[in-house]
Amino acid sequence: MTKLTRRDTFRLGAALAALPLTATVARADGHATTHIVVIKDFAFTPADIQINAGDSITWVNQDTARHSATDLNGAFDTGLLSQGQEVTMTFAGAGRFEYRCTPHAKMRGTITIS
Ligand SMILES: [Cu+2]
Repeated sequence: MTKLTRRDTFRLGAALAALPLTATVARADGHATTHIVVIKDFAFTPADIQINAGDSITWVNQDTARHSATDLNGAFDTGLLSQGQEVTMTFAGAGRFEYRCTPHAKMRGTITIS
């Protein structure tokens, strides 16, 4: 269930919340998982991912081109990542996000949080 914790939380309407963390993904309860989404060959892998509330996703860009993971509704945005860069975000509440790469509209992904 939705359980917002700690700092930097911003609300996304009634049910959705994203909690960007730049420094640490460790959680006191020990149950949270960090999932990796690789950006390579102009695609997100896996493009569609299912996670639990409180889990984190780390996007890692392996392309020479710069890419982003940008929510279609503005809920989150990794910003443009250069090759080798990564950004981790923690998703505190249940919901579903659709995102794309800002410069490359055909690069799409979804996050389903339960
Ligand atoms: Cu891109």
